[in-house]
Amino acid sequence: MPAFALDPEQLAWCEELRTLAAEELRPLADAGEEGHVNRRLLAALGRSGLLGRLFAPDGRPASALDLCLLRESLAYACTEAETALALQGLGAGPLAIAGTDAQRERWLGQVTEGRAVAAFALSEPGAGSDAAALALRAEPDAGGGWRLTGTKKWISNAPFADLYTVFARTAEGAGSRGVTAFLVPGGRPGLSGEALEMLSPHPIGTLTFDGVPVTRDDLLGEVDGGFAVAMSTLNLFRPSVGAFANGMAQAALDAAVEHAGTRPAFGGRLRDLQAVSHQLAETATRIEAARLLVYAAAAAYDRGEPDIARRAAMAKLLATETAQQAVDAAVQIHGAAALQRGHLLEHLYREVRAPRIYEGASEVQRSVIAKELYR
Ligand code: COS
Repeated sequence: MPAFALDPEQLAWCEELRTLAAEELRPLADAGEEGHVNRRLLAALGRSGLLGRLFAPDGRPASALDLCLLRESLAYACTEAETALALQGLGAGPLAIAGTDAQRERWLGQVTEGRAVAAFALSEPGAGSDAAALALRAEPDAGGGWRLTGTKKWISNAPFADLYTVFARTAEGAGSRGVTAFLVPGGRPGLSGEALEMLSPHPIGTLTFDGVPVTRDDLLGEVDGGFAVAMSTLNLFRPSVGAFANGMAQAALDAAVEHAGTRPAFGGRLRDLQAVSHQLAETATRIEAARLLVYAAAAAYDRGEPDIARRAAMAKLLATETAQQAVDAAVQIHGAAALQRGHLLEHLYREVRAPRIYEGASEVQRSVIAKELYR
């Protein structure tokens, strides 16, 4: 395979995905309700086999590069479908990475058919970027299990998910070395939640754990080994957040090129103005660079290379920051029309902001990169 290009089969697959997103998934997304899980959309993602691409036949995570191609292509035409797919992967990621065969057998089929909605519950009101400060307690109970008590916040798909991968404190004062991952079905006694109204349209909420019982069968990996499970999941997903951003950036650029080519202005077309053409050229160059960095990071993950934390951080950082600039530039080129509710760019403007924060804010990514530089 050429070092910096996709092969013809991959390009054809991306084309197919964009068409599927525009023609079949877009109408289902439009029929959904903002802030709620769209189960018909998820079922369609299951039927089309796309959710099945998230996991290998043995239940382990599938190819990171395929995940990026999926996310970039779906995002180009239907961010709602993209995010619904990504959240199934992220929510079930700890299960795929650290679960037992029995756990995978019980859940992954339902997740890939779009019947069970998955969610990744790491962030808390007092622990966002500083994930090792999480405080939700797992206290041993008399039966050899634990009781979970505390709050998770800004959890995508909460409170509607059927399955949560939850990170809890099992050793006080131990920071990242005292965190354990659990698999918690949505119906467990003591678990409740509320939806939050956010800028981006996908569901996000708060979860309250009031002595929620978990057993050894619900453990994901080792006791006190949960932080590594969270970080491995994020290493897989961070490049793909960049891919999501690249898909949105390309959609914004294409819209801007189209608009600039047809809009009359100052006796010519908008694109004849150098201020506009240079902005388009600059944006196209940055998107190309971000795309290459994302593919390279994902391919490095698939090859099992050791410096994946750094490469994943760089890919997410560059792509999400680039996409913010690309969408902003496209809005500027369109002018007021882009800000009207329902315009593609109004939608992208709301969608593009959160990826610079979730799965590690840009500042966290820079810290990860700097730490590797100083090593
Ligand atoms: N991949 C693998 N291991 C990682 C890692 C990564 N990306 N990041 C950290 N680790 C490991 C470290 O190597 C260290 O391992 P040891 O205990 O064996 O030494 C351990 O995790 C703790 O790391 P560190 O000492 O760097 O911890 P800090 O608390 O200083 O910082 C950061 C950890 C900031 C990197 C982490 O909290 C983070 O990623 N925060 C963002 C969280 C996030 O993405 N939240 C979004 C949730 S999804 S919306």
